[in-house]
Parts: sequence; C-alpha cells; structure tokens
Amino acid sequence: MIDSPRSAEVGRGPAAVALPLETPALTLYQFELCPYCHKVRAGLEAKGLAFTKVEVNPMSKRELPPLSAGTPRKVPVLAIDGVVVQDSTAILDFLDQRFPEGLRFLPTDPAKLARTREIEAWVDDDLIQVLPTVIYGKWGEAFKAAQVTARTSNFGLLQNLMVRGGGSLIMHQVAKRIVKRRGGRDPRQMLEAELDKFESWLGDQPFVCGEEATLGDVAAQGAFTCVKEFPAWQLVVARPRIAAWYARVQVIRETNRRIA
Ligand SMILES: N[C@@H](CCC(=O)N[C@@H](CS)C(=O)NCC(=O)O)C(=O)O
Repeated sequence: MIDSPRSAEVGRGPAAVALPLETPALTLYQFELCPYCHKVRAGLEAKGLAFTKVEVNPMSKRELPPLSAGTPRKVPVLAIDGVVVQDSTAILDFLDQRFPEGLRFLPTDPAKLARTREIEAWVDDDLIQVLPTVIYGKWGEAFKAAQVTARTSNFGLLQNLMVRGGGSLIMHQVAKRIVKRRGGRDPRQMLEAELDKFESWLGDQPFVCGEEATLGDVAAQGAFTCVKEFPAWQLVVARPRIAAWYARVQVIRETNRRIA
C-alpha cells in the first residue's frame, strides 16, 4: 500500500538528517497544485529543512516577494536569509550546495550525475507538462483542483471564491492548451506513456540512479505527488515498481520532514 510508507515493500528506513544548529528561515511561495512547487517541497523535506509555505493567489500573485527585474512572476520562489531564488531546478541546486548534509541530490559519480540531471529534465519537460492535463482536463477535475488550492490557502472569503471560479477556468485552459500542443492525445494515454518510460528507467533498482536517492527521484516523486488527490493517481500506483519506489522516497521525506 502506497500510503503506508513503512510497509515491508518499502524496505530500508533512512536515518533522520542531522542539521547545523542555526538553520535559516526558509519561505516557499507556491501554488498548492503546481508540480514544480511539489518538486521543491519534496527537496526541502528530503533535506530535512523546515520551511513556511505561502500560497500565492494565481491571479494577482501579490503575495510574491520582490523579484529581480525581468524575471517571470512564476512560482516556486524560495526566500532564505534575504536571498530570493526562482525556478525549481535552480532552487534544488541551491539547496544542495547550501545544505550538503543529509541526502545529496547530485551524486559525485559523473555518469550518475548526468543521469540524474537527464531524469530531472524529463520531469520538467515531459512529465510536468502532462500532469495538468490529467488534473484539470475535465471541468469537474478543474473545479476540484481549484477547491484544493482554495482549501489549503489562507485567502479571505472573496479571494477564495475568485480562486475557485477563476482558478478552475485558468487551469482548464492551461490543460486544453497542453493537449493541443501535444497533438490532441488523450491525457491518460499521455501519462501512461511517461509512466512506461519511468518504469523502464527504474527497472529493478530502488532509485533511478541505483542504490541511493538523487535529484531525479526527488523531482519525479514530488511531481507525481500533485496527482495524489485525483483519479489519475490510480494509473501511477497500478504499477508495483513505481508504487514501491514512490513509497521509498516518501519514507525519506517523512523521516526528515520539518515544517516550520
Ligand atoms: N521553470 C519554472 C517553471 C515554473 C512555472 O511554470 N510555474 C507556473 C505554475 S506551475 C506559474 O507560476 N505560472 C504562472 C504564470 O505563468 O503566470 C520552474 O521550474 O520553476
């Protein structure tokens, strides 16, 4: 069972991360259902870093901290010690350099490093492109997605209603655009095709680059987490090797997780 991460299927239980005494405050500006934000959350938890989440209104984005001129007003954004880092890949690289303790995202072996980078690129360029189509592709799903966002935020009543209504519309349009860009294929078939790739890369290994979890695992597991509340999750957990891998990475996250 995927939801019981310490089951026999999961196997190893990593030791909790030992952090330096003075860990700076970290704030993650995010959308609850953004797969890039899920990637970063997986990384923060796997590193054992406490962080505060700030839900950003997808329409006004007024919660965002000041960003460098000319950079897109997109989430995730991480603020740490007065420094603002944008872009999920840049944030995970930053975290690995700044907090080398605990799980290392980037292996020292050059072949594994190249592989884990390739997998992370696949997460951004293919997997994350397909996920919105199975989350928001149908009106009912888009409305549910907007409700998840509104439920998990601390928006006031009016903003909440706007996020539910406007959010569903925006999310549905995003999904429709992706489907069109990808030749009008059925969203579930597109997800199955990405799952096929991931399953073959994983093979019988515990993690995508072998015995140790790396960046590729954190990025992919984080991204998959955003479909957990949706029917498409069944496609993910129907594959025993992927389900066991997902749970293994979840153990690392839960062992190390610290929420501020
Ligand atoms: N390359 C960026 C992509 C981030 C991104 O596209 N974020 C989306 C949410 S999933 C966003 O903020 N969209 C708002 C907009 O485009 O206005 C990353 O890896 O963080």
